[in-house]
Amino acid sequence: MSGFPKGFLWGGATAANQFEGAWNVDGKGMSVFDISTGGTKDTPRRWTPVLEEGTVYPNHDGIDFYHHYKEDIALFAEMGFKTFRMSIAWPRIYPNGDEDTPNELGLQFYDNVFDELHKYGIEPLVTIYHFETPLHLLQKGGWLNREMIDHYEKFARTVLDRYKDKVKYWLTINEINMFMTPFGGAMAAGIFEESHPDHMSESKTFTPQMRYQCEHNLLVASAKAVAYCHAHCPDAKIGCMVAFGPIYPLTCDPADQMAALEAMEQMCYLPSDVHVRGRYPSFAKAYFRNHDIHLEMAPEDEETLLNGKVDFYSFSYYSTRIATTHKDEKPVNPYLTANDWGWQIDPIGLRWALRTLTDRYEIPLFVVENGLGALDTVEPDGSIHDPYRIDYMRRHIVEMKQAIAEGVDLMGYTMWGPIDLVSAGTGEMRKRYGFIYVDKHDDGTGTLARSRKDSFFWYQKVCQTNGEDLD
Ligand code: BGP
Repeated sequence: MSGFPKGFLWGGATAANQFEGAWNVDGKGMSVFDISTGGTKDTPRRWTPVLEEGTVYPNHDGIDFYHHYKEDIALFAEMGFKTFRMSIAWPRIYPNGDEDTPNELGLQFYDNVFDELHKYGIEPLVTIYHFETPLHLLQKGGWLNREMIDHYEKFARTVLDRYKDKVKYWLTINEINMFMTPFGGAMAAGIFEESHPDHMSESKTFTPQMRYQCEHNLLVASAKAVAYCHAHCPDAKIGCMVAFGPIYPLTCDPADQMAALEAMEQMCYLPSDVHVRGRYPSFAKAYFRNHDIHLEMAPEDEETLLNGKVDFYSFSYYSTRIATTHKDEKPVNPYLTANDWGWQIDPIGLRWALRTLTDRYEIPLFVVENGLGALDTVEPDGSIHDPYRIDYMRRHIVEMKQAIAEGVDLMGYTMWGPIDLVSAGTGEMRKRYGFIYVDKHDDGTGTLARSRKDSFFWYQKVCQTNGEDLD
């Protein structure tokens, strides 16, 4: 089997709101995640528009990367990272989102981080917007309000201009399709009623009309960032970011094949097709017609989408799901095991995703999130043995390697959460992904000390041998 190509970008992925902390430092404004309390898989988080005295808001501290970035980047370098995925906190640059001039202290912070990464030869991979909608803009309607496109465009232009000599790889909007889910209603439109991140369930308050309108505005905003990047950052490449969780039919009943296809169309292909082909696919237009969905579009939107086609397709991959018309059957895949949060583990599904996306788009792919959320135990001597994490990643990397041998053009792999951070879905710390353990807990306590788990040394070998040594 041929191996990973020379220059393959091994690394890890993070998001500003989940690990920077310093939520109100150096002029930063509030994002939607600053009003999230911590939850667990069984106890939903709460969103409290007015902050409560004595309540823990986990994203306020994160793991304080803001003040530990030098130490953390040194650890990434020790593992042999070629790239590091991070996002820019929108309200650090525009505290309310609608100011005319950016916050210089916020811009300076990311200059420092990029300089530190380059010191070790690590290429930054930057998500312009990773869920951290400025709270002020959310209070004005969020993505239901078309003005949001202009605010995002201004923010994107500011960071593209500022960092064009320091950043070669950009992503426009993290998991753009997650904004259509009940969980996404919070960051898309400030609709906080739905607390569990059940991606497939329907929301009563965040209606299909609202979901597709938000998604349309997000797609137009993304296309504007792509076009600006192409015109002003000639050395850069810019991609989309979609949560690509394949949906299998439960049975070979043809009706189940259709159910799976339709679920894939709505959740995955609709935004992906617009990003890559620059236009809505015919199934989407028909769906809007047949479901009485009327999108508010400006006359120039079609051209904007056409001018905003991405250079590469990036996606997150954790799990696969099931669709079925057999209402009496449990939509669970009997061939797979799951993590403690019920996310089914499916390494072959990653190859399926890579092959399917290659067939459909024939552009370079980038796996920018993949990993295992797990409960880790610190031994009395301080060591952390996490063979389950190594096993998860090894099996996924083997499938990527196989996919490359089968013709997939893969640019890189940034596993999710190389250092423990706050969970996006539940707001908890105990769901850990990292190779680096951080002493920080759900009750807000912890020394913030960093330590290497067993998987740290394993991934070091992977990076250093370009994916050859997976033992
Ligand atoms: C994706 C997000 C990330 C990340 C990851 C893991 O949806 O892009 O921000 O958190 O999932 O999810 P969780 O944190 O809920 O375990």
